[in-house]
Amino acid sequence: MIPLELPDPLQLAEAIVQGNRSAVANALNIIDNKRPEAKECSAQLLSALPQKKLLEEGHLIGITGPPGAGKSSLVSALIHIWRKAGVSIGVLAVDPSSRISGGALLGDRLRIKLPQFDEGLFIRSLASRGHLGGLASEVWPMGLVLLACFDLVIIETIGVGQTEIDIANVSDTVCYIAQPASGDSIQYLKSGVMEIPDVLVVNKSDLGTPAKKTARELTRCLVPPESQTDWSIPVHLVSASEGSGIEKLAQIFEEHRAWLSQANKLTSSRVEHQAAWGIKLLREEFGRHGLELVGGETTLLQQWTSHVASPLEIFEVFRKKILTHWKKI
Ligand SMILES: Nc1nc2c(ncn2[C@@H]2O[C@H](COP(=O)(O)OP(=O)(O)OP(=O)(O)O)[C@@H](O)[C@H]2O)c(=O)[nH]1
Ligand SMILES: [Mg+2]
Repeated sequence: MIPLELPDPLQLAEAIVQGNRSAVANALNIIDNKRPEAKECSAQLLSALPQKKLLEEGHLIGITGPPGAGKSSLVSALIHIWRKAGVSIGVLAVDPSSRISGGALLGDRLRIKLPQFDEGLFIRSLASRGHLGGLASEVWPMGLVLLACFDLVIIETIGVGQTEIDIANVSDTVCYIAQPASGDSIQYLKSGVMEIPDVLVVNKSDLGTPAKKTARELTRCLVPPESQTDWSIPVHLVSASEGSGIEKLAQIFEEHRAWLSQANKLTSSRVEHQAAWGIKLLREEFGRHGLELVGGETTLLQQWTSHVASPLEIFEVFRKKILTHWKKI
């Protein structure tokens, strides 16, 4: 096998933080590479990214919803508004339903209309799914790389089953895009299986009555917040194709980000998310039985969230611990 030419992880991390887009593209390719030397390089890269950026800064927004609801169209419309305001954006469009890995097909499905060359915008599509369904494990480290480089990170994915849980475990703000006149969204909210998203959007308001009806039905499903300081989930009507309601949506995202900071929830939820992804990776590698060897998932989660170290360092500690027990069997 031809040896991989890998960059120095420390220099790569520095270039990413300085906003170098080709460094970001390079990093995502390394994370996507399954070769052990690439895995080693991405672990070192992630440890070299500034913790302050990964835990306290920027904004990770997850956009999910049924196929064809207009997620990509909406992301394009939002990008125009944010870029006009000088906000830099990294987008990861993940298609876990695709059986084809790579991304050639996805270029078509992405439907994100790009402005001409723009230093402050980076878009990457990823057509892969996790071993156990849901989002591929690469999504988490890729999100962190984007967070280290851009003011705002968007992760777009079709919402089905496990991906709903995964997207909530990678985003500060989860936004669900509903399709007008489709019972799916209502079913989804009523099922109570998943956590309710932070922002509910009904797209295609240009369709008139069906969109308004869906918004009313969604509103009826929501339970009012218990206290005045809790986040009150908005149901917002937009039309990505006509551009209506988009500025207000951008404002809602900003308000949710501000609320997270004010309520001291941003850092704690990012630590919890990192733990959830780390445990997901360990579960994929060793199975539930492997996790039981070191006390089970709940214990791992508690131990993880009480550590102050880079997520990759903690991950390696737990991995070695499981391996040690594993070898004793
Ligand atoms: N009438 C109307 N059509 C829209 C609107 N937004 C998107 N569409 C159309 O809906 C279809 C799906 O749009 P996409 O943006 O690709 O939807 P998506 O949710 O990203 O789709 P997937 O990624 O395939 O799940 C396209 O034909 C769009 O032109 C809207 O505001 N109004
Ligand atoms: Mg799309």
